[in-house]
Amino acid sequence: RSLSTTARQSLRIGLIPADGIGKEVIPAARAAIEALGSDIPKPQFVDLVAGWETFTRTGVALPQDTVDVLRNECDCALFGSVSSPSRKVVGYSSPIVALRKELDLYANIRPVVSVSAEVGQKASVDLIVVRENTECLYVKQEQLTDGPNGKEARATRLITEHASRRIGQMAFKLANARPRKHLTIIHKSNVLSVTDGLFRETVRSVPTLPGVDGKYDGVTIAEQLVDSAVYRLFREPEIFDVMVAPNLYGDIISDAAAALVGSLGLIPSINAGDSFVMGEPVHGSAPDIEGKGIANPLASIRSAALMLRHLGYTKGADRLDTAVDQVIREGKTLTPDLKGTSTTTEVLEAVLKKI
Ligand code: GGG
Repeated sequence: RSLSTTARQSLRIGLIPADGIGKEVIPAARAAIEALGSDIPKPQFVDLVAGWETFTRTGVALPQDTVDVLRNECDCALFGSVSSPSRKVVGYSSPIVALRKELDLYANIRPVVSVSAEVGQKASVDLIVVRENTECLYVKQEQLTDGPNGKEARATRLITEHASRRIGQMAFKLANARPRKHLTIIHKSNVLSVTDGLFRETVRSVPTLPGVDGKYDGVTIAEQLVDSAVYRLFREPEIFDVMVAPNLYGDIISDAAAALVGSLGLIPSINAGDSFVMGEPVHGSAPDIEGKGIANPLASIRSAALMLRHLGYTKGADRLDTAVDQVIREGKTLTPDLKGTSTTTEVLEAVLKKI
């Protein structure tokens, strides 16, 4: 399926709230999309299930029907959050990791941007983490064996040229479209010289690929070991523009970067492939606040904006982002993660008024 947007009469959006506060924030994103009216093709929402709760009910965390409907009947999707257990459960496998693989959503794009005090003022943090989404330790090949001194656990970490090249291409494309055009490759090649070495070299080689023809000549390339990248992120976030990383480093760095802008509850993402895109707040299912009605809906609304922007609906995306920025800037209607006292519904209503 093509991502071309011009001829669409309607936009079929799969909604997979999954677990915990996903069930509270995805409906808020839906309401924000509905408020856009004719700025986007008429949205048609398709409710789908996946997650830990689905597993406990049905024995399957990612029903085949969910994958089939997304693949065959939807133009895009929004995923909430999942409560995967941190112990091995026979028959269970993370549905979000599986979905990214099933739909070949190889790029997880996570912008982390602070909202400036005044409109037009430069944001103090303005970066994008581009996380490889299909391999690294997330291939989840783990083994537990008995060794001479007790149990031994092993995990396979897979880095391929193919996956590193396409995430590199995505990162260069994004960097080239930004004013600073600066790309930092995150790795740990001083220790993992084979796996991270392949990632680094493959990303570095993108400008020399056939067909690039000097397109990325304006992009400056830097490298940073992942540990020092986190240190520098906290000390001088302004040095970063686009950061490209293997799966696990990208996951950790984007959560760390979220701390710089006030809350994980503000950070959106898309899982993007060549023919499908799925928005997803970076935060998890937050069992500590589940059901209390105080989850921050802004990351999900921003994820909807990012998804629409990726599909080419710039006007609709801008309206969502501007409304969210206004609500944050005013500071009157914020959830507790941002030191406010408002509920999810109150924040949504404030955003809807701005839209
Ligand atoms: N929206 C992000 C999210 O749900 N994070 C939780 C998560 O990814 N948990 C690990 C997993 O289930 O794979």
